[in-house]
Amino acid sequence: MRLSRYFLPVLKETPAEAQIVSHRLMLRAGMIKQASAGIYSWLPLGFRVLERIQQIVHEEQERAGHIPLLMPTLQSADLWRESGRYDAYGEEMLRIKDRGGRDLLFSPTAEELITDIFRSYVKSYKDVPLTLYQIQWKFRDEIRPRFGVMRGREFLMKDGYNFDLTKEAALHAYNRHLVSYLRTYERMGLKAIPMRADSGPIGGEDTHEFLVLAETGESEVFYDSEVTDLTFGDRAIDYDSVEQCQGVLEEFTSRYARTDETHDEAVFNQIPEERRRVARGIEVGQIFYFGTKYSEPLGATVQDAEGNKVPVHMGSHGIGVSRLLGALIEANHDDKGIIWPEGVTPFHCGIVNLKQGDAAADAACENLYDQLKTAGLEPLYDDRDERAGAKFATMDLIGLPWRITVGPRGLKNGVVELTSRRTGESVELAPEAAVHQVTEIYRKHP
Ligand code: P5A
Repeated sequence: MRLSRYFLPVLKETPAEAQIVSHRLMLRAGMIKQASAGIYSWLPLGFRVLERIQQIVHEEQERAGHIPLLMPTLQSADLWRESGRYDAYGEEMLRIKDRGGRDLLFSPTAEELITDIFRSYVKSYKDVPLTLYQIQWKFRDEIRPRFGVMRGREFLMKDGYNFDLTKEAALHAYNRHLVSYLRTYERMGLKAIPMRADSGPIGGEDTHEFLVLAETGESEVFYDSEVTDLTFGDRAIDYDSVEQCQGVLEEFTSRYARTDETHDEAVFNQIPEERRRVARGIEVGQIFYFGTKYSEPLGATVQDAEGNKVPVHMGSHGIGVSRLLGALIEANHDDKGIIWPEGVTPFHCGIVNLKQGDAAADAACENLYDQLKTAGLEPLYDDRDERAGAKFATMDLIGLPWRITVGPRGLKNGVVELTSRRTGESVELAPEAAVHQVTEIYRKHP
């Protein structure tokens, strides 16, 4: 993409309404624009990151054997009356009437609708286990939408639902999701810690939230500092293996890590004092096992091997896709702007032409641009007729992890400069070597 032809409405001023750094930076970098309270337009740069995050979520869901589908945002109230949640959900649910006077609602979650799909088609134990998921907009009429996309009213969620014959099988699905979420967040360059939580209006016995530690987080969390040393890395895992998934669950959840809802001071105090941590976190996901809470009232049953009709055991699992942008920026920024992890960056590499209009500089930039694209990368070429300082400020603000700077002086010596946004370190290289180095870096972040 050439910046002169892109739509990147960066702001010079710091927007007064934004209280936290991620919200400020998203507005300044021209990623989002508020449409009304808690509802945002995703401008091109923000939309790119949103798509990158979705792509990672899809790939990791597929790796775990889950199947994508898409359900509507507007749902009939009747289904929610069947489960009893139409009245129970409260004011967070946006209720709508159509022209025929029928009650609809904007889905805050989709346990009912997915259970209706399941009960309509699946009749035999041979057709489970089954896990279906979608990435779809949700609406929750939050009392205090704030912090930009962090607590929106309209927000993008990955929501998945498992259907299993027995409790044991459903608990395996729970563990499998925990493993797959660990991997998903790490691919985005985030450390998200599973913590024992409360199940709220979704219900159920077992639930873990995934929290990214950040001072601006809305949840108070209590944990053993050893949990922050754990990384999932690039382990090969068989998602069908009960033992392997259970093993990872035990490794990542055996130490104390809880939100304030489930915090137990007496148990916490048994951890050696130097390892006790009280901090704040951003909830970027949550997994639930709730058994037959929806399958019983909605009649989602299958015939087991003996011919008995039994309600299926279920769980649901959510990732806050749009919230993740805020969490990623809270965890990756400095005073100049955003620092995207390679896995989610909107463009792989910036190209800054220090002297637009200089024949050698222009030609070298065009060459770099073509070579990076040929290597399968997406460069952002700042080809505007602007001062070098302004170009650097824009690149630093929007946070591309790598920048190649091209100027007539360097070109006389056959070099360009490759700079890491994170460390600020630069090296001088031949243009081809710079392309090679950037390509190698992204080979590790497919
Ligand atoms: C699991 C999927 C559920 O709704 N039903 C389907 C279950 N879980 S949840 O924890 O309530 O939401 C899942 C994730 O969505 C994000 N989230 C939000 N993001 C932005 N703004 C909001 N108002 C908002 N509410 C929830 C969180 O990341 C949460 O973990």
